[in-house]
Amino acid sequence: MSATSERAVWDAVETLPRPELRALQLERLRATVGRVLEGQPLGAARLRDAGVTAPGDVAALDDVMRLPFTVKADLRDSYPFGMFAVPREQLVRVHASSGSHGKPTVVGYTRADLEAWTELMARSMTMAGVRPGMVLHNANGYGLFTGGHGFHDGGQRIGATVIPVSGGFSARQAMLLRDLGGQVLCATPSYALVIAQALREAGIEVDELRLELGLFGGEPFTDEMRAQIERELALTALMFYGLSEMCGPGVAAECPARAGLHVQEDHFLVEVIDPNSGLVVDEGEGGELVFTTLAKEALPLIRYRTGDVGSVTSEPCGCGRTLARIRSLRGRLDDMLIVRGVNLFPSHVEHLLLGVEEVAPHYRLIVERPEHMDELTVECEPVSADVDRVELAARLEPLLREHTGIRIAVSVVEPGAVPRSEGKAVRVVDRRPT
Ligand code: DLL
Repeated sequence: MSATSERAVWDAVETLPRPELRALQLERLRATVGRVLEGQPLGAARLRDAGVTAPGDVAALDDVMRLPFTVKADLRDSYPFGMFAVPREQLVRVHASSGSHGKPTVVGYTRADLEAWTELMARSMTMAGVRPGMVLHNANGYGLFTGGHGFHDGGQRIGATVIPVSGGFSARQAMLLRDLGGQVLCATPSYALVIAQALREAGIEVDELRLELGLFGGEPFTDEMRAQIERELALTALMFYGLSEMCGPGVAAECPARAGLHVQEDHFLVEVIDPNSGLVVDEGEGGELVFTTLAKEALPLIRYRTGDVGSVTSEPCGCGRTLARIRSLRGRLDDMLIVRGVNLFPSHVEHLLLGVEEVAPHYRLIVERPEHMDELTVECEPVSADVDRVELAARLEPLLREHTGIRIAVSVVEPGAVPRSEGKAVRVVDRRPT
């Protein structure tokens, strides 16, 4: 395979008939079990407790349901290198996810892991429409965050002209986007909106740009947010999903059909479980996404509980790929607020807010406990300084109450007053005493 030839499907495995794909998954699942038994003491002990002492004990793919889970706390407790199944010297790269509580989650790659990740990103980005020679403006942070390097390596592998701008310095982002003619923008969705604002502030019109495609991920965003970004930047926005513990971006991504995110199933076995019982739900039903790595050397993980909520379908897609798709990614279980007994995802509030024309796509939820009861306030901005903020708040409060079942105070602040982020937006500020 030549790395720069133009092709719509990067790898034949993307269209493999499902029985063949499942056979490949079983073979690779056994290899993962073998690697864990040999090199990851914590995972090995759990497997033995579950009666699995050799790769051959996994007789069929569905046997994965009998295997024990791995959770984020395992990585935290083994910080920094305790979960690696290879000697530290074999790691050629380390990344980490920020982790809202204390220590980051450290992940690592062997040379083969990096090569596989690059291929997965080239595959996903080709699926999204990136072609050799396109100018790719990468505004994902470079550093411990996997976003920057992931899109960089994938874009380079395809043969795009990669511009490693990284996050921040938004005025310079705007200038470079115009001057270097970026056709593909890679960023978190919230940062894409910050760039759009910087363009406006610099007086750069969208028709001076050459943008065609936006590859966005790293945080949840609703269809309303996607439409807003598409309007502001005049591009087609596609969603990328991933997590450092699997590789970073490159776990799942949308094709132009935008009917869910194709999971790279030859590398990741996906399941959806009921987060309370731990049991696998029926296909198409919502629950917590769980992944098993199928080819990772440094950090093989069996049934890793992501904390992300979604559903999965393996019905055929219009694009011809046979890879299953994640639908309705709604956010993380940890971001779900339980206010006076009602469950609430920030994405639900985003959906409601952005359905109102005068509301700008910048908001956050503040939870407080002034007495013994939780109080929730939504802070959001109007689209312009001309909007009557008091009247807008008075209109939003009953709307939110009606659709969420919770009394939510609304504070419409001045344009620009909701804090912006260079990477993932902070949507929930929890001021409850701990
Ligand atoms: O955010 C990897 C990534 C970078 C994916 C850039 C796509 C684009 P972490 O920093 O480890 O890795 O954070 C992983 O981010 O468990 C989800 O909660 C959330 N997340 C990532 N992509 C999406 C998405 C990267 N498209 C965590 N929709 C995951 C919703 C997402 N949530």
